[in-house]
Amino acid sequence: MKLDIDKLRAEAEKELRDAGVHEKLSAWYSKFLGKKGIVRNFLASISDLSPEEKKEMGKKINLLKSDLEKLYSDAFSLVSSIKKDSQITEFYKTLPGKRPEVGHLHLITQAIREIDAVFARLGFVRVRYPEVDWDYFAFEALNMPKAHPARDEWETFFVDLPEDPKMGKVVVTPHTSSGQVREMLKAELPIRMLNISRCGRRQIDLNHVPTFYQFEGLVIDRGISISHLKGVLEYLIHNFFGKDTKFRLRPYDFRFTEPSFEVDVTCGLCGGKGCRFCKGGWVELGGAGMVHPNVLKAGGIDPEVYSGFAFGWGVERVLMMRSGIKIDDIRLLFENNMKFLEQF
Ligand code: FA5
Repeated sequence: MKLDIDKLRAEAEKELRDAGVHEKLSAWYSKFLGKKGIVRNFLASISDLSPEEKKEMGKKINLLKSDLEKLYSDAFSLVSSIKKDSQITEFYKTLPGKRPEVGHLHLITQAIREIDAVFARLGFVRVRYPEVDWDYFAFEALNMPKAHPARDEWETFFVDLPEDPKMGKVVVTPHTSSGQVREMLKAELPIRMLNISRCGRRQIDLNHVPTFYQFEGLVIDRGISISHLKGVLEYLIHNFFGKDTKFRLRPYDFRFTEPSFEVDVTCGLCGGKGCRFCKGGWVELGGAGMVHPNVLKAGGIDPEVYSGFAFGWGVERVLMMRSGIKIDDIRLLFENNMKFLEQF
């Protein structure tokens, strides 16, 4: 006899649903759970299996037995509480129907759409560049020549494909800055680009994951200065987090911007008091700075005439810093646990 426990369970459940009166219920009981019933037969038939198989099958059959016993006793109480067959039919009719489950967009998609909407109000145009790209666009065109130590920070995944003599190796895009020079080569000036894309790095902990999203702003025109950069960042922060969130520009060193900054906001989890996520009350959202003249040149733009600013932030970090969200481990966003996702 082939032991198909799932099939037996489905069959028993269906027959029990169809058995609306006591007589049919007792026939059901004898057929499935009685002394000569199918479940007992199943149990008897495993005696010649190996000890491990016997143990495993025995467990499954006993679980099935106790589940069916519970279903039987529920059905028995239900039928006993209702006198006539016609009443049973009425009873089933009045049972509430099962609502189809309604889904919603993932939090990261919601955040991407909101960020896009904030920048659209400032005239930024949304673009998307490759998630797997040449080393040239990820590093070299961004003023990081081959073997430059600054590249180490990007913890890059290299793709096992042949190297191109000019473009170099193929990488999983470690940051959306790889779209900067692509945009300069493609678009007409002035540029107001918003590049939102998936990135990859060899990192994992409370606030790092191997694959995450960044959004990158790039503005190039005549006479662009740091005050424009600050104004745009302030607009984003006030629109996304509210006016109470403070931010600061911390001097930093990116090879593709000069001067460069990291941008921190007061932690949305603890309101800036300090917690296990932020430690000191501030959380880094990303980098920013004035586009380096060498990068403009790589994009075919004359740095004597044009200047620009750029910033690149993590979508998940921005989302987590929103007050009321209270996610203190970035990995939760990628586990696809329905209990977690349903809350948002
Ligand atoms: C950069 O990637 C620069 N390209 C940003 C930039 C753009 C600077 C334009 C200047 C001009 P950084 O490595 O700091 O910088 O990453 C920026 C942000 O991406 C981080 O602050 C964080 O919010 C997010 N991020 C980086 N790595 C991860 C990761 N592994 N998991 C989740 N988020 C990450």
